Amino acid sequence: MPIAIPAEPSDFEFDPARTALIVIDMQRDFLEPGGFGETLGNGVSLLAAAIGPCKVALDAARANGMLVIHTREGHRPDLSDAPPAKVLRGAPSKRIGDPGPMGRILVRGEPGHDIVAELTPLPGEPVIDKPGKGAFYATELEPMLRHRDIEALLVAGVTTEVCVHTTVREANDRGFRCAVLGDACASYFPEFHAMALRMVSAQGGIFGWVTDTAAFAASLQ
Ligand code: C5J
Repeated sequence: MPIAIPAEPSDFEFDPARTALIVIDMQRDFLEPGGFGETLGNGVSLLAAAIGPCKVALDAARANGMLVIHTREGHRPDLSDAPPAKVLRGAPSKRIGDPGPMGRILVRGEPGHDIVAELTPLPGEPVIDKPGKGAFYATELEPMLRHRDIEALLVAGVTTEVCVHTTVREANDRGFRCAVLGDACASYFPEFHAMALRMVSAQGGIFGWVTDTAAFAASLQ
């Protein structure tokens, strides 16, 4: 019997056994001063708003035995998987791979690459290391979902208009239904956050549904 969550543009129906919660890039590099996000000129404090709702979503998913997957954006220490077009883009205060207060910027294994302490993955929860913005590009995410017969995703994390959106678009093209937990996402630009959520549910749900963590958690009670 599917569960229904109130959502835009219509209720989102899901079977917890065939749905995964995916938490995108809740890393120190994006949320804390001195990381990748700040080197790009962003004020990082706005992203903290997503931590509490992500925790609520994680608690609800874990309590109901749902698959939970975390992602991290970052690169190999030799930067062999980092496109020069990404490394050389713009005029950041530090580039990918440069040393910073949390270790080398956006490099795997460095303190800044870690998921924030409040949302540390539990043992057994897959963590996908991704070199791009989308969680499907150059990762094992798709087979991981197919092997478990997952057909729907609840998506949270940062930033709404970049890695969350890219992942939702990739998932759509692969046939997964996506519901974005709006309050568990955040952006350095509040107007981009709001518009990105509208872009998901517009046109009858062109990329999926938008709901929130309270509605998700209540649906599982
Ligand atoms: C960005 C992300 N914004 N996780 N990454 O570069 O959204």
